Order: sequence, then structure tokens, then C-alpha cells
Amino acid sequence: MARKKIALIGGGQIGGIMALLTAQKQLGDVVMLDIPEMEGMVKGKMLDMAEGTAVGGYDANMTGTSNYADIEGADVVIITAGLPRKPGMTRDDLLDINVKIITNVANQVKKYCPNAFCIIVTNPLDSMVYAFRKITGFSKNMVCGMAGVLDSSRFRSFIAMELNVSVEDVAATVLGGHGPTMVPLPRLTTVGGIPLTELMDAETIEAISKRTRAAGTEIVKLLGNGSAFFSPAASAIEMANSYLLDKKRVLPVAALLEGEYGINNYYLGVPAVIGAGGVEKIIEVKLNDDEQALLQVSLDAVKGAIVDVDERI
Ligand code: TXD
Repeated sequence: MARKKIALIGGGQIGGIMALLTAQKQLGDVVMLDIPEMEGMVKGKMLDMAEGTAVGGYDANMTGTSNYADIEGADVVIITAGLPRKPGMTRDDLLDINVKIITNVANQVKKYCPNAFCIIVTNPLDSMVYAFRKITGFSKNMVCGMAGVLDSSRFRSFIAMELNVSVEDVAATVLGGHGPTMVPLPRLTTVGGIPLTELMDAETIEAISKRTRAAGTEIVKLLGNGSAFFSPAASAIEMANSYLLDKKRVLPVAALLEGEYGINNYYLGVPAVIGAGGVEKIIEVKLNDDEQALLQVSLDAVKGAIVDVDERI
């Protein structure tokens, strides 16, 4: 069987880690694309990685390019092209510049990879994935955004740290938009099958939820120049992995809602099954009134950004 082809659009911080993880997991060959001014950088980065495959013990062709013809026929396209946040910026501050970048990327992906499973990572996430879908017109199963896997990974990690247990045993989901209004769901979180609410007091749970909502900003402040990249890269590759291996993982992803959760025509984070059909199924969880109200607040925040996108494309 021929190797799969994974195209990474944007060869910066997240792109670099994704390329390495893709090769290490033997998911396929990697083509990393960036703007012409960065062609040397991505060619160098990928050559460096290719030269490490011998010691890493994995086989993958790893190439860098600024020519879209080189991504032709990719099975998966993961997009991080755009600017990241600097301290003091919100994700929405990136909208103006990143919507222009996503418009350009979407037109090229439409031309060269019409059958790819597309994962958008660029911020502001929920509106960039909406913009990408609007421009490409791709089927909704094949376009989704990465945010919930990262947000729930942060939530799970903080819970594991607090309880001093393996993070593997913490199952959780985070709904809503990728921003300060995201909705961690402690009521549905379990640790080794035991409800979190049995193991932790309400105050500690609230403190962990709060830290989760601000986790990206915490990293932006510490780094001083850019945003998180290890955990976002691992999260996007987990989604690609589930698609390529038809694992049918249940993962929180930004998916196009058409009536689910009472929401129509917006991308928002919800649990979904990711398999060979892409976003195969959105899972609708019955929320209580408080959770539904929080989801509504999150949706309202995303709606504002969508108005801005619709004005621009
Ligand atoms: O959960 C999430 N979705 C996120 C999203 C978590 C963390 C960061 N998230 C966002 O991902 C972040 O706010 C940014 O919008 C993207 C990419 O973050 P990264 O840290 O990888 O940014 P870099 O290192 O600046 O890399 C971006 C690359 C850089 O090399 C640019 O030259 C390139 O994008 N770029 C382009 N590539 C192709 N085509 C165009 N037009 C283009 N413009 C810039």
C-alpha cells in the first residue's frame, strides 16, 4: 500500500512538531508548505528531519516547499498558516490578517487537494474553520477545526496533576469555542470510570476549569513571543491519526453544526467520531441548563467573529 500524504500548510512552530510526530507515528510522507520568503526555512527544517529518520528508525519522505503543486493529492491537510498571538493579544485580534491568509490557502487547497481531510488550527479557530469551509465548499465531514482536543488535554492534564494519577485514566470533553468562553464539562469527566465530582471538591474543579479556559494565555505570557505549540501539534496529529487509521475516536472537534445542540450553521466544539469518513458523527449530549447557558455564551462570542468573516469573504 502506498504511503499516505500529509500536507502541512504553515511550517512554523506547530508545523515543525506535527511533521516530526507524523513521521514518528509512520502516518505517511510529509510535505510542509510556507510562503516563498520562508522556502529555505521549510526546506532546511524538513531536510534536517529527513536526516534524523535513520536514527529515529522510521521511513517517510519529508519535503519543504512554497509551491502548492507539491501538495497535490494529499490525503490530509493541516493548516497552521497565519500569525500566532503575542502577549496582550486576544485570539480575535488575529482575525483581520489570518482571514486573508486562510482565504489564499483555501483556494489553493481546493485546487490541489479536493478530497483531503482538512484540519484547521489557525486562530481565531472557530471563525477560521468557518471561513475555510465557506471558501472551499468542501463537504462538512471533511473540514473541521482543532481546539477541543487541546483544551480537553489541558483539562485532563491539570486533573491528573491535582489527583496525582495517570492522565490516561482521565476522560473529559470541553465544548464550545476556542477562547475564554470554552465549556469544560466536569459533570461528564471521569477518572478510571469514577465521576470526577466524587473525587474533587467543587472549588478545586472550578479552579481547574478556570485555568483550562486561560491555559493558552498562560503559555503566551510565559513564552513571550508566540503561543503553545507542542500540545497543539500533538492534538492535531491525534485527529489526523484517527482519520487515517479509521480509529473512530470520540474527540471534541470544531464541527459544522446543522441543528445539533440547537445551533445552525456555525462551527463549534462538540464531541464527534473521527474515522475514514472524516467527521462521521456529531454526538449530542444532553446538557443541563447551566451547561447549555454556558454553551450559548460561547456561541455568542463566536458569532461576533463570524460576522467579521462574512464581511470579508
Ligand atoms: O488550539 C488551537 N487551534 C491553537 C491555534 C493552539 C495554539 C496556536 N494556534 C494558532 O495556530 C496560532 O494562533 C496561529 O494562528 C497558528 C500557528 O501557530 P504557530 O505557533 O505554528 O505559528 P508560527 O510559528 O508563526 O507559524 C505560522 C507559519 C509561519 O511559518 C508563517 O510564515 C506561515 O505560517 N504563513 C503561511 N504559510 C502559508 N501560506 C501563507 N499565506 C502563510 N502566511 C504565514
